[in-house]
Amino acid sequence: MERKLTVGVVCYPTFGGSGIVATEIGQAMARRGHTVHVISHDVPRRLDAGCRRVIFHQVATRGYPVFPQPQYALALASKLVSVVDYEGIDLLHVHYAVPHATSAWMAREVLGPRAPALVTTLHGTDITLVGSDESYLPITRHSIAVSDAVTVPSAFLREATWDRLGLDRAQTPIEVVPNFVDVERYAPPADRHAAAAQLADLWDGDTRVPVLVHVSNFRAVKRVPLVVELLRRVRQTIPARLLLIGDGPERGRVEARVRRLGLREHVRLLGQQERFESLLAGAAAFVLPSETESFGLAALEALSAGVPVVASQVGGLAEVVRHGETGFLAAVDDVDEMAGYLVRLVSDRATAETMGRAARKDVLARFREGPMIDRYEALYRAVLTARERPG
Ligand code: GMT
Repeated sequence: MERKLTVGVVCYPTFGGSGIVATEIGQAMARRGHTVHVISHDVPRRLDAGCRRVIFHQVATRGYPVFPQPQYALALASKLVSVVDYEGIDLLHVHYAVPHATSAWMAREVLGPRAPALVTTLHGTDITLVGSDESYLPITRHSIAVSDAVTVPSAFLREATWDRLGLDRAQTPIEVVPNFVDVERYAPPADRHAAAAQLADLWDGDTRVPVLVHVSNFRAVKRVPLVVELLRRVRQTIPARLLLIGDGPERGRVEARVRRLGLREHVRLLGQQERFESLLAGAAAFVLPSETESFGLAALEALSAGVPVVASQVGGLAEVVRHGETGFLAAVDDVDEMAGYLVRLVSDRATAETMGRAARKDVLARFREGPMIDRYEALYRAVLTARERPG
């Protein structure tokens, strides 16, 4: 039997795809008998407290009047050094390059021969917006280049990483491991009408009015105000409602847009929700008009629940949503095209249901957790074996 590993996972703890993916991988590794140490500034939202082989370590950041900001990257690097030394970590798996890959690189410099292996998983804006910005580019590029292995959730992000960071394709190979979904948790409802009734309860209980759903962290890149505009356009043709789940910097603008368009009675904002799958399952369509998206985990969760997705044709979304089969992809600036697809799904329930079934089938075939965890586990072992080889 192969020896069990001790793995350190570094991620952001808040709502957001990278933290979810990191936590799910860590917990799945623990279920396979590995010991997992999660290192972050707060407990990740999806961390299951009952998971005995997952141990959490909090990074505390001390401010000081001469610092322009608290020094999180340094505090994390120091924490990694102590955790590695105390717990005997074999391998660090860091999610989101900025600053996690850099803190891991610093920790390895300090640890020298005691340094663990390093796997970096890039998620999206750590490359497309932040990492490729001049203020972070040289250090991000270096931290990625010195990782023992690099993974991304889509072929799109692999290309973007090589191009925007100016990394050499041969010297920095990048493996595409798609994100995955808990297909039991995000499942089509036994009774879709009952699921629609649960959604309709947020209004007047009338299940005849279809509901569009959007879930995100309400950052500008998600274009949530546009989701509201899409509802307005759909309603010019057919009655519909909108459920918005999540919270973030754009929430004020979204509320203002809802009020300005006179849509308050047709839009519900639920804020951050720990569990929303039962509401998702009753949706007529899921809307994700992002400006950029390396993968689109929220779209995958909707597809898994058998809900067709209407999204912008950007980044890795075309690797998740099959246009015309499991949903529709529209040109990022073509609001009319997007609204047209939504009208089609809302008014033609038979097509929407056929697409929903195709979506579920596609998710079961391509995005189940088990095969992806197999790939991460094989990667961990390959990296550790390569390090043991002399020279
Ligand atoms: O890059 C971000 O915006 C942060 C990150 C997150 O923590 O939510 O989202 C990215 O990672 C997710 C998980 O891999 C992907 O599903 C999202 O598409 C990606 N976001 C963007 O590319 C905008």
